[in-house]
Amino acid sequence: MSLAARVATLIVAVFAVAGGAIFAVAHYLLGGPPTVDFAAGPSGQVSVVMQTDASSSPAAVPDHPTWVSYFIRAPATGRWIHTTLFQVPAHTRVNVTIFGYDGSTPVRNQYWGQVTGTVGGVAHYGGKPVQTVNGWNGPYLVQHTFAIPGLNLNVPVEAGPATCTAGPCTGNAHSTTTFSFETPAQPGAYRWQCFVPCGLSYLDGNGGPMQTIGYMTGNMQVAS
Ligand SMILES: [Cu+2]
Repeated sequence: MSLAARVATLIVAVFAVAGGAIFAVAHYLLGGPPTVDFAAGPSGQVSVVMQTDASSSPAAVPDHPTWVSYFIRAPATGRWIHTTLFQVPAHTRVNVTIFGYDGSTPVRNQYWGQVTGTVGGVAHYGGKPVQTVNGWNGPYLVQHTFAIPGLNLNVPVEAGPATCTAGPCTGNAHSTTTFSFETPAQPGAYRWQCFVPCGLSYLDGNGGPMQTIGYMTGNMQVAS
């Protein structure tokens, strides 16, 4: 092989390795789900709308598993974003609406059937107030929880009819869970998650989507 050919081969090899490294960093380390930014409206309050789905459509999660998942609606475009990362202002009332498309999965511990940390200590299922939900016997069935342990916030989410399983769903029948809470004065990342072990086919249901950002766990970033 001539010197020129060797040099050319070396250059190509160096670029191939560098390109692979850049791809790995960008795709696996920096390529996480986006953060949906919620600014306070004229009322000084924030409205966050999410949905839960038994699975995610392949189109919604290209190159990722089609696990059970939350989606968050972008306030500016109305598009459903496959993420569990959102940002809200500090010391602000957040009004949350969760459309429940998934069917029933009871809480394993009735502790997670209690509504805590919300304004008035209450959540609403289709407009009806609930405070402690017995997900085993009804009258309401639950599917997931929305909990921010750092704020002692927990809301069991009412089960839906499961007529649409591959999210994000639009226009299908669903449950509607609403509640409000105050964001803290202290800025920072507040972890939130579901406490119903809904990771089907994982050990005790706690793997997979339960521990993956973008599915059943995420962060609420509180901006200053
Ligand atoms: Cu869940």
